[in-house]
Order: sequence, then C-alpha cells, then structure tokens
Amino acid sequence: MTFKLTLAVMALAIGLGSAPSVAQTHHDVQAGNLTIHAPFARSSARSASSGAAFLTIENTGATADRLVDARADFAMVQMHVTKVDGNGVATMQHLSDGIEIAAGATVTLEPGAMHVMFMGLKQPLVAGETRRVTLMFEKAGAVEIDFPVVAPGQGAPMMGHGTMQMN
Ligand SMILES: [Cu+2]
Repeated sequence: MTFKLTLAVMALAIGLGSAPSVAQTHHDVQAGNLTIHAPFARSSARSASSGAAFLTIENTGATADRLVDARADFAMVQMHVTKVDGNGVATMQHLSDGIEIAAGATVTLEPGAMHVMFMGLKQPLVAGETRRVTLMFEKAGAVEIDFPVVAPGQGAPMMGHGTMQMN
C-alpha cells in the first residue's frame, strides 16, 4: 500500500504535547534482541475514531530487525510518521514498509514523529486503561505489548483524526 494519509491542519491529536510522566519501567518487554521500553497510548476523545501509541525499541543484536505490522482487537493498526512543515501543517504518512531497527540502534516512536496509529477505534482510549497490541517483527516475531493509556499533557490539543483523508 502506498497511500498517504494527510492530516489537514490539526496541531496533531497525537501531538506535540509533553511526554507523560508515568512509571514505565515495569512495562519493558524483552523479545529476542529487542527490548521494548516505555510503551504508552494517548487517551482519545469520546468522539475520536483514532488514536496513537508510542514506545521505544532497542536492538542489542548484531542484525537489523523491522517492525513490519501491528494488530489489535480494538482497532486497525498502522505505523505512521508525522511531519510538520514550516507552516505548522502536519501530515501523517503510512509507513507501509514498517520501521527498521538497525543493529545496535534505539528507535523511539514519540508524539510528533513516528507512532503506532489506531484507526476505527471501537471504544475511546481511556486514561488508566491498558490496551494490548501485538507488534510483528521480522526477526523477533510477534510481541504482545500492553500500552498504558495516558492523558495528554496540559496544553496538548484533544483533537481527533476525524478529518484525516486517505488519498
Ligand atoms: Cu497517524
């Protein structure tokens, strides 16, 4: 799939807000040469049909791995990257080839950058809940991650992705 997801104006639902201050060390998950750190999802507005989640992936191995897919029972999941141009206009692009984690590299999915995108949410993401997502790595295989849902930091806009268009 090569379609591009364009997010019109929006200061980004998945935003440019501050990082949540939650104890995340308990959520580290080891899978082969990969360590998943600090997963969290942003809570979503009741009317929002999409949301986003973030995590850090560390590859301590000697070969590259790749996050090729992700699945959840509560939404369709894709990997996206957000880019903001000089006018503050954000666009989201579907990373259809997934996300490479080079040997020895640490890749961080964070607000305003790469993220795990939930589309067609069956229920809103409520702060305090956790949502299980299965990440599919080329080498490390399927890895189940529980993402704690965290409210956006103050000042972070609570806007949905409702106007996102697929071209
Ligand atoms: Cu997205």
